[in-house]
Amino acid sequence: MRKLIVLSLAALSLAACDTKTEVKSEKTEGGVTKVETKTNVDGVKTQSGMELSHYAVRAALGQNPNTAAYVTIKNIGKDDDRLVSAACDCAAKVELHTMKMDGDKMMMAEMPEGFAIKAGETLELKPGGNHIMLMGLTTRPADGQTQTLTLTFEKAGTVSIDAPVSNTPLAAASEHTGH
Ligand SMILES: [Cu+2]
Repeated sequence: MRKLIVLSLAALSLAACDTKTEVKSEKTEGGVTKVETKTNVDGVKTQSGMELSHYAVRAALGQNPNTAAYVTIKNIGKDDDRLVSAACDCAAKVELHTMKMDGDKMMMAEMPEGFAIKAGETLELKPGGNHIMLMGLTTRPADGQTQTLTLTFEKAGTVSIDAPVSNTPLAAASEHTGH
């Protein structure tokens, strides 16, 4: 049913444009970065958007060749979307990781297809949970520095954030649990 409605809207706008147009806006204010993309492909319009907050990179510790990065991502678009990859100039390889039980041990595991983020939902990458793994560090992020991270979404596209580096990155304060 929903699909029918979308198609009929698309038919109305078909006359206006039958190729691909894309309007992208990106802005950062008070530690929150918003990226919004409006795409019109053959008259089918999508509006995607992400709001990124609480981003941080954990400072490289000792001789550890790896570290992690965190960000809270809210899908403010109208469509379900997916975080498909992340990148950093500081690392040879970047993976999206989750945590899962292996026997009685909590282990990291790669999410090769990334993380789905439904419209209106929030994905938290945070210490102790899902995270961005920075592997084979080529520069070692140090406390107090800023490190640029690039996130790529299936629909919202690519967005870069300047994440503060910290020895003690904090999890985003949850609205739902009181400690
Ligand atoms: Cu990891």
